[in-house]
Amino acid sequence: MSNYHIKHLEEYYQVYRKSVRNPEGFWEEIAEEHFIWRKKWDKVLEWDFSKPEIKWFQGAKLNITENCIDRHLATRGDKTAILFEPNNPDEPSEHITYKDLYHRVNKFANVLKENGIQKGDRVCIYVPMIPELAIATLACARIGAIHSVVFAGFSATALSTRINDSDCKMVITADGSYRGKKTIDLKGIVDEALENCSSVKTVLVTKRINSDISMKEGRDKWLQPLLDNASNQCKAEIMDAEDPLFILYTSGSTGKPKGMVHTTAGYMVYTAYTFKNAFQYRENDVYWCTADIGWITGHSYIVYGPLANGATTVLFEGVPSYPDFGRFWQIIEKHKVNQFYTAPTAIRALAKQGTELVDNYDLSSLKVLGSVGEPINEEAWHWYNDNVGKKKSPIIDTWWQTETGGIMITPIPYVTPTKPTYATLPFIGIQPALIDENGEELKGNQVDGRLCIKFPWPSIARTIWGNHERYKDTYFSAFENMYFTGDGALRDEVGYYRITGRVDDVIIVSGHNLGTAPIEDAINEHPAVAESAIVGFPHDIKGSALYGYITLKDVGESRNHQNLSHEINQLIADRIGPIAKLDKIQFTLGLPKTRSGKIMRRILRKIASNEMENLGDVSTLLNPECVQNIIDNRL
Ligand code: 7RM
Repeated sequence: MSNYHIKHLEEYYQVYRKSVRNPEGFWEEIAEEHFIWRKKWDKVLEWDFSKPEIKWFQGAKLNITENCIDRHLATRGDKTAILFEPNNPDEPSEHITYKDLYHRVNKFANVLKENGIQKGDRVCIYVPMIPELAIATLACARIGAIHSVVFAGFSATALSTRINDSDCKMVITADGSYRGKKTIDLKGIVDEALENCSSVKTVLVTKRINSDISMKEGRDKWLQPLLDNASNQCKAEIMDAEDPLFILYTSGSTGKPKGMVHTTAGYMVYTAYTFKNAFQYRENDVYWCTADIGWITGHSYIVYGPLANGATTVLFEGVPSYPDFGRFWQIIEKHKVNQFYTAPTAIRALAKQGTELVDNYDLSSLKVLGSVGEPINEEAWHWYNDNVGKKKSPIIDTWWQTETGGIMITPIPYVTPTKPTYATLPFIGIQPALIDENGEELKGNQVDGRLCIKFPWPSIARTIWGNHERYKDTYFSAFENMYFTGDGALRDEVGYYRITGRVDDVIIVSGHNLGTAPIEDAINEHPAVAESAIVGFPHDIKGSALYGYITLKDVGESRNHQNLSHEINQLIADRIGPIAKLDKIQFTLGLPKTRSGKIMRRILRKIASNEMENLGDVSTLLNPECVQNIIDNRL
């Protein structure tokens, strides 16, 4: 039996039990055997959820880049670490070996130092999905600077808020970026943002689109000449286990974005271990996660988790629709991708295109399909399973959060039997609990409640940058001695978990608690439906009633909307019960989404409740234009 690499279900249960009975012993063994340390820890775990304070591997000394790069040089020096696939399919892909990566990270790290960056300084990285993004991130880690990656699709306001919150000394950016047919003037956005950021002394600019941009004297520097002159050797800064590795902002439902702080050793151990097992990664596999490094999914499962395992990780600059909706499949064929990890929103958009494009490509290299970010509805699950995996590649529906750092609930492919819409079993070391309205833990199976975690795991965020009180209030105050996720979940008869949506989205209709996911799931089963979102609105008798926003696969759907509404309600009644039937159904051209593809039900709820005056900040949406259209056609 190997604790590091789980191969069958019985082994999962054995290792799981071990990890729960003796978490310290379990994680100590994983940490000992699979990483390199400059000094081992004095204590594996110290924790107190009431403060809250969590420390893993206290006293240990390490550098995460030595684990992600240096230690692979002897055995994997010429192996591709990062496989860059550009936006334009006619531009060649780039294979960056572990040896190349070592030199490029070291050079970049030296440039950071020469420009005044020291251990503990915050560096904002606002770079599109090109190799420099991963390299800048690792270069910060090399010298102990704290990186704060901001998704390069965010606006100047969103960028300046994040820079100011953590007083970044430097911004790393590009002249511009490609996004399908379009180019984006990134440097212009940075210039606008920096009008309000006095902490930034230096801006390093990498060239991507060769646009004519203005450089501010004394502040802005082209990166390439600095790299050309830098040494390709840079000693790794020796970090404490609990030194911050990065800050990553996540927007809460209210207030300013929260800068989640992740620390070094625990984050490394957990992302590496989950990567190995959740994707069943084998030497020489080609792994591809389509997320942007600007999200936690990219941090943990494009950069750190894969590289810590010496994997080949694909970094894709483009979008699924360019030059056409076959791009993902073309890339899988081209690079013989073995593990493919994407989001339900992408799957639904691709499913809407039918099967012609996906059938055009050879996808036989695929072994594992992943899903993350939202509940994956049954319809999308089957489309993914049938047309992409050809019923041969297990789908891992991975539930986790920016705050958790790594995957928390997931099937282990070829180990855990999957079940559509279920994230299935807790990962090794994870102790979930479902809590009822009275704050009591629901024991046994066939229950649903609020999802909490009872015991710390190595990659839990340690605080919110500059606001520990808010960290405590948000995650540790709802229920005593538990981390509260903000999500609702149910546990079925065999102990499998299904995430039912954010609890702030739970709608109480005539005293029945209804999660959004199961209702949307039923609606999406209708063959004409592409996507849907359900919200509650005030109702005299029921308290709340249900308002459904539905987009159709074929916008020109000629069938009578009234008939469609009727069929959809019939489906809901069949799948869930008449209680969940919708009072209002609005057919829309699109649903408002965050840049990472999550449906913004908050906005839809306000529109349904006729509270359009205070829609809140819609500037960070992917598609702000659809909001007005929805308002104009509201029922
Ligand atoms: C990784 C990530 C976190 C929130 C989380 C959930 C939702 C994520 C799933 C999911 C159902 C899933 N981090 N969520 N994965 N819901 N099934 N497999 O997305 O911080 O950006 O979002 O996303 O509500 O709390 S995140």
